[in-house]
Amino acid sequence: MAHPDVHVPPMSTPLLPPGQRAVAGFPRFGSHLHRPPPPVPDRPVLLVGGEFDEPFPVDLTDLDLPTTEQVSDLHCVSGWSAVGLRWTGVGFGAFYDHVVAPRLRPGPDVTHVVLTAHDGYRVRVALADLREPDVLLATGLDGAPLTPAHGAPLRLVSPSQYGFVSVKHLRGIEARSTPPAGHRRTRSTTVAGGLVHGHRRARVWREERHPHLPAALVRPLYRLFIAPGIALGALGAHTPAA
Ligand SMILES: Nc1nc2c(c(=O)[nH]1)N[C@H]1C(S)=C(S)[C@@H](COP(=O)(O)O)O[C@H]1N2
Ligand SMILES: [Mo]
Repeated sequence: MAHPDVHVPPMSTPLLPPGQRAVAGFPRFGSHLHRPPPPVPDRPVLLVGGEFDEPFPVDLTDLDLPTTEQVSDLHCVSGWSAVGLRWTGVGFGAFYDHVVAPRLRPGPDVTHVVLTAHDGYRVRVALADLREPDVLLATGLDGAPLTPAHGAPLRLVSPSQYGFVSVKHLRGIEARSTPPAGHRRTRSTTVAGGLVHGHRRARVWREERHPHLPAALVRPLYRLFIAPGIALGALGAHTPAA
């Protein structure tokens, strides 16, 4: 029986990391916006390798690993956040432990992973960050398979890091025992005269936006240079598969 003095709290506003603003919907975004999504295989096949190992293909649909559903936000380093995205996929930690680690040649401890994509996009990430429990190898969004706009057939989802870590159209992962040079490389030229460089950890709650510049400085610059691309991305999100 409800007590008359009990207050039902109002629907809480979702809490966003510092310097982020929620956008309506989920725009397509990235350094590839001037191009349509790349040609990709139908099946979510990942090439897995290490620095001493020949890469081997793994079809994620063949795996005997539990599928996870998770609702999380995606925070682009330029300042917009897409909230309440319902992903389905396999936990990266489970995938690493059951599929990657047992097949790597014994050697020095793996510290980093290089993620590559079918559009030439490439990011290095600390293994520790990929082992966070909310990191997924996602094949679905909102109950349907991933669309080309959002990374079909397979993408990484790392909600606690800026969006550039959440590699779409994932092609391969390479385990490394030393940090490979460079932050992130893409086929396209960098935005804003090289101003946009990924921070090595890119943790959103610590506002690790840039490797050298303070977040308060890059916030307005990123908005100015990158935000206009969001409109373009929103268009891309509704473009049928190329
Ligand atoms: N393959 C690939 N993955 C990518 C990018 C890209 O250009 N290519 N852009 C990244 C950036 S900067 C962001 S913010 C997110 C955007 O994801 P969305 O297009 O699904 O919104 O994808 C990330 N993953
Ligand atoms: Mo981004």
